[in-house]
Amino acid sequence: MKLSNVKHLTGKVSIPGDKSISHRAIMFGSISNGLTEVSNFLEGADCLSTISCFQKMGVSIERDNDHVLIHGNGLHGLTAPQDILDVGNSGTTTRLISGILAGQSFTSHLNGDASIQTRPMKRIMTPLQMMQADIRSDKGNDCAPLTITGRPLHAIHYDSPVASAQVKSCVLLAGLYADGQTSVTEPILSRNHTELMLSAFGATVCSKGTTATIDPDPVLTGQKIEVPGDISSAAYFLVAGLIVPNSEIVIRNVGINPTRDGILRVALAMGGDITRLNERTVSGEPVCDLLVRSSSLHGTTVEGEIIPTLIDEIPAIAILAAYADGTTTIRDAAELKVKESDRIQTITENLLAMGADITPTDDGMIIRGGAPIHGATINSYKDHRIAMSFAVAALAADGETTIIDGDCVNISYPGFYDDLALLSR
Ligand code: SPQ
Repeated sequence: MKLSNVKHLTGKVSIPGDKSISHRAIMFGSISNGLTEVSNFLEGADCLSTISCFQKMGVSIERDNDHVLIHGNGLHGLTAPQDILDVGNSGTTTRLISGILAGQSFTSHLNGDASIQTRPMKRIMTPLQMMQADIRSDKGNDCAPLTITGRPLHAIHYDSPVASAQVKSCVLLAGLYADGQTSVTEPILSRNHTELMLSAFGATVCSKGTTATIDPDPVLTGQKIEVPGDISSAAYFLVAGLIVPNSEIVIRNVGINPTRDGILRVALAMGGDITRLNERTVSGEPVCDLLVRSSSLHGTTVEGEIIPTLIDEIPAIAILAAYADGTTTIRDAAELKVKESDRIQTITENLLAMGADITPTDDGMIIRGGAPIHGATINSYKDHRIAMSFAVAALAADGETTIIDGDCVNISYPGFYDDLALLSR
């Protein structure tokens, strides 16, 4: 993919459905009774992997573009897959489905691509094994491929060492099949879509501070779910609108759940001209449109409690920092090392290639903004968030940028380059 500097960005863009919420709609619809109807479903490769896994366990799922009908099998109605469950590139599919599989009456094998085979699974294996689940890493390296032999589970309270919605959701989902109340406490609250959506399906989920508790064996009933636009996808347009001179864009239908909206708070703190319009609630999630105008930005510090609310947006925030005056320090974000790529390393390597002044640290990075940014060859390492962040960086850079394996954007945003081109006409 090749991109160059543009004069301005104008117009309106509607971003596709939220990836985290789309995954959960398929999973919870599959283990509910009756019909679940999902609109604005994200047609990205990750969410299609989730559909295919549940189809292999006997769930009838019909998809017409972004409209999905799930004929749920009920909490105890999944059937043994005849084939490996292929999770593709999706950490969310792997970790959440493991919680469900741990409580079934059959054995399943899970595997995915080269990236997924390096992502840590110990973080879910430990609590699941505390619940007496039988989950093994086939190669003994605590990564996929995984073999899970379902069995009755024991309820636990889990003190998670990491603020991770995937760990929390995995334990809560296993808790549906446990012999009592299961709870998870995390160090900082992570995204809470599982708690919100499972409640809507009829589960009894209680959230107090950083602890979520679930009752076992509920009757889950199919729902109508409209998936809000993904703030993680909106982030690229937000950054583009702020850094490309003479720009004014509206990003429509953006989910602004407070456990996800950290990028808005950071961009405002950096001097970004951003206005929330038409604030409303869609399927229990807060949503708005964002009016974004080019801005003169300054550095900031991003650390502590805000990190889980913007962890996937740090590549985009790093681009903002490179175009801002002064220093931006990002810390407490060691989780970046275990995403689709080691994002501390891939952000650093690619920003250096574009002429930015960046120093990686153990848990983040320091970016001294203001260095002239020029086009370069960017290695996405097949990480969708790296590809999209640097595509946006290219729009305000001097000269041409080439993104290697740029088609990895299909993981979470298949129409990304087309939408970007529409705004730069
Ligand atoms: O699904 P995957 O590959 O883990 O996706 C990522 C992403 O950048 O899209 C992370 F690499 O998002 C995660 C996110 O980082 C999605 C997610 C969820 O839906 O629960 C939670 C976060 O991960 P974690 O490990 O903090 O729970």
